[in-house]
Order: sequence, then structure tokens, then C-alpha cells
Amino acid sequence: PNFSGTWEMKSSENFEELLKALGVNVMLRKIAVKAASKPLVEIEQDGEKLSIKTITTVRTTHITFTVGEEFNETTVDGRACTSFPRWETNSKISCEQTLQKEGPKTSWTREITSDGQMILTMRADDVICTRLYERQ
Ligand code: RET
Ligand code: NA
Repeated sequence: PNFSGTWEMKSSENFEELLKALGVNVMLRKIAVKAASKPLVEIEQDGEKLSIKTITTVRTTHITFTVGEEFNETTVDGRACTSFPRWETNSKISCEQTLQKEGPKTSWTREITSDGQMILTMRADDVICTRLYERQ
């Protein structure tokens, strides 16, 4: 499948718990949770190459990577990490992150479902946040 498109979030579970597991304080958590409730995600995919822009009012990130190749990004709370994305199935990318400093174990997955939705998961230690997106 192809991840390309402009995506709106339809539901989110455990985002605040994820930030808590990352050690984000309550004040910043509240700001982040509010902003992250209305993200816009723009994805361009060309074969193994992806560009993912995640836009919110307080933080916008843009990553580009090739599946199977290491790249540098930041965790959802902004810590530098090295990431290794790979195909877990033909419709799911799984990405292990290695923090440049000490911290929790983090990773993400992005998957296109059979009905054309996208599921993003983000993990910190044993906490998993799941976010469901639909094309705009
Ligand atoms: C601030 C302060 C530092 C800690 C955090 C922030 C906000 C992060 C946001 C993340 C949004 C992520 C999304 C991910 C994918 O869907 C306020 C910059 C955590 C808003 C939308
Ligand atoms: Na999101």
C-alpha cells in the first residue's frame, strides 16, 4: 500500500500516558495533549522512500527516510535518536529508536489497514499509544 496523503486523526489512546513514561512534566503534557489532538499529517511515499510531516500548533516535525536505512529523528518529546525503519508486514513499517542519551526504550509503527486507514503506534517502555488516522 501507499502511505501518501493528507491525514486527519480520528482517535487516540494513551498519548498522555506515553508522555508520562517519557518523563514529560504535567504542565508540558497538558499543552502537548491539547495540540496533539488536532494534528495534520502529510505523507509522500515513493517506493521505499517516505516523507512524513506532522503538524501541530506547538510542534511540527518532518522526517524523511528510506525503509531499511538508519536515519536521525527525535522522539515525540524531542530527544535525539537514531531510528531503523523496516517492513514488519507489506503494509506496516516498524521503527526501533536508539536514544542518543539514556532514556526509555522507544519505537513507532505505521500501518495502512485494509480499509485505507492508518494506525500509528508510539511506544515508551511498556506504554503504547495508538492513533487512528483517515485521509482528508
Ligand atoms: C512540547 C513540549 C515538549 C514536550 C512535548 C511537546 C509537544 C509535542 C507534540 C507532539 C505531537 C505529536 C503527534 C504525533 C503523531 O501523531 C509542547 C513541544 C511532548 C504536540 C501529533
Ligand atoms: Na498523531
